[in-house]
Amino acid sequence: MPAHPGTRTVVTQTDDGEVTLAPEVNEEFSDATLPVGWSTIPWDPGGGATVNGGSLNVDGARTGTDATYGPGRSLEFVSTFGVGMYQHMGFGNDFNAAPWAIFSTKDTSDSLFARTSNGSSSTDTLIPGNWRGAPHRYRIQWTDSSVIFFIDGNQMVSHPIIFDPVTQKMRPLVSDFYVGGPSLSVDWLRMSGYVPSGTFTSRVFDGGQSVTWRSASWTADTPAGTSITLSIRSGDTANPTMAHGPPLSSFRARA
Ligand SMILES: [Ca+2]
Repeated sequence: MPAHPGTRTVVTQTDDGEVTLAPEVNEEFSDATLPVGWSTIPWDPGGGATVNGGSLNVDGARTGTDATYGPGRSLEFVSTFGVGMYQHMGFGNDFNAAPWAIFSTKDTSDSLFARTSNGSSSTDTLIPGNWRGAPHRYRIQWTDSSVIFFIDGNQMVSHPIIFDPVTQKMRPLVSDFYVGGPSLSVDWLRMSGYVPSGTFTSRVFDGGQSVTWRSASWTADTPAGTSITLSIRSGDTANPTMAHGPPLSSFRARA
């Protein structure tokens, strides 16, 4: 069977390669250039963004998607905030003015804040702890009436706030204000929504001899309302097309 990664699924690198439904935005920054559909605007001459080693590094610029989105989105990313002031990452328009819903160093060298603003209502909440200079997994959940901030799977802050869904659309945006010195780096970034369904077909594994396959097991995360079904194909051929037995959904899933 030829390499066939499937339809409407992607392989992510959260741990070491996982199959997941395709999200609206999915960037591993594994190429040497900025992803298609992303743009960088320097804050000052010399500022910019580079992609190398699987990371996006923004210095003296802001980088984000060209497309903007309304509420009902969850933005998740692994980033390293440097010791520099005025590093922001999350939802924003251009960071010149509201709206925004971001993790931000604000005007400090050692602290991290959860910040939201719709122009008329602004809230900055200090997040206790030392988050700078090391990668952490951040998530910003933007609903119709609130923005909820998570770090490493733990809810840290919740701000009740309403953004105008028409005039205050936002984009995933990464910003480091000062040219030179610390930059803001991003390992990967994903934003919901996810396609409702997808398939993935693995490459053929050659047993090398006649084998009676007896069991299959897998590791899966299935959030509420979702499910996963596995099927197997086998045969004395490099191109097995015959599916054997029922789908393995009830077989053994370790979630
Ligand atoms: Ca900088």
